[in-house]
Amino acid sequence: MSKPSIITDVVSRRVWDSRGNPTVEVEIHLSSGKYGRAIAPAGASRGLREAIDLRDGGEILNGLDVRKACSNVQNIIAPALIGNDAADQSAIDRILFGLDGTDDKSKLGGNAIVATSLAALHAGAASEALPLWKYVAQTYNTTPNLPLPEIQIIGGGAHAGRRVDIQDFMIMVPGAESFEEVMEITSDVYRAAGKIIQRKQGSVVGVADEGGWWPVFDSNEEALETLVEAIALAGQTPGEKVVISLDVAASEFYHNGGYKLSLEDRDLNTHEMIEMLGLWIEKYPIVSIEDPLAEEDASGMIAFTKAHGDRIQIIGDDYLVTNAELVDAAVKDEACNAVLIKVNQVGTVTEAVAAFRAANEGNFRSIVSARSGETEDVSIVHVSAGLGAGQLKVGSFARSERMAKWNECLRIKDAPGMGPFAGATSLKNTWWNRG
Ligand code: 2PG
Ligand code: MG
Repeated sequence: MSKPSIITDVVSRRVWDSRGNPTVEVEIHLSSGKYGRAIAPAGASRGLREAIDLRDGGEILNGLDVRKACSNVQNIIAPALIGNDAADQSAIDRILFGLDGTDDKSKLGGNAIVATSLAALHAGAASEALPLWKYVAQTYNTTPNLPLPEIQIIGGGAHAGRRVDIQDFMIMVPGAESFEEVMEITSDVYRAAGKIIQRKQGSVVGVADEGGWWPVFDSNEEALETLVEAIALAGQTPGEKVVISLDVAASEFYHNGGYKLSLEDRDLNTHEMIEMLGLWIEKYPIVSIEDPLAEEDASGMIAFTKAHGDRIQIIGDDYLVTNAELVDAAVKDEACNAVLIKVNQVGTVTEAVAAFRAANEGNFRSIVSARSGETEDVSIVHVSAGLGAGQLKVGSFARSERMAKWNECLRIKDAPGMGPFAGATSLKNTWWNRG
């Protein structure tokens, strides 16, 4: 009898993401009758060096259709994977890598590849009758833990019609005793922010792509002030249990070597941008900043990390695109001190884990992250918990594609073998936790 984890079929279908755009779902079936399934997410503020999703172009569905990517799974990937062992993730990913042959996965499509790679991971776990997080820990010899969430309260940038320039205004609750307490406090802060916006503006316009409020502000700093107010209205002292995290996503407003804050009609050079963020760090309980400078502005990232890296977490997202080599270089250059891990940014599970390992070796923190275009797929929760990454960013505290991830954390938190809630420990060596 053949091994139970041998791939007998690979099926793709076109499904729809949280922005109503088409995306790729892949199912990998095994000789045992078990199967794994995953769906590709999609970013809006993408790094220049990310894996590229294959979209059909043309008039239909605004050019975003994924028929070609689905047919690549069916006609090119399936014949190559059938007969291989789904439990050998690195071999599966090597085949995908070889079939595509490009640096940016543009031939078969990053969307086709990531859905297949993650479906293989699910199939391997199903084959061993293990929860995905446990299978991840077993495969990569890691120590699981329950991640500390970064949760968006106010959305901006490319996710909210660029109403504010900064993309994500988030909270973290490292002072919570448990994951459940994080959820309770976040629910209170999210609701409080809605009330404040309603009071100030007379109406709440709507929510951004990741579920955060999408208000009208006169300045970027006003969003920060509102966030601090919301934390207080929720009965918390800003900076105690609850702290602030920003994703500046600065590449999005970097043009001709400068930063254009459209909301304030201001043009800043690198030095002024660092100065502005420095003032915010002094004034507000900010513990983490992602992409403070643009991905093309390496010397800016280095200068910012030199100035603030001993006090706050500085995350490379667009700057590192989940690429192990870029993480190694950033460790050497001291260009940040943490990496955002997005499996679809690099394309395969194996490569994402390589970036995670490079971060560990370089003493960088890792934050596993969703994309702004998401679905009910909860793979990243298991990747974060299984690797013991310590942090998880999936957007806000609204909309089911986000809540599905937080709820999945609640399902796995007490499972036998799951490590402790990462909480405070994941912010060690920041101003918030010097211990
Ligand atoms: C980011 C992500 C998620 P996107 O910049 O970190 O917030 O956005 O998926 O649009 O790249
Ligand atoms: Mg980002």
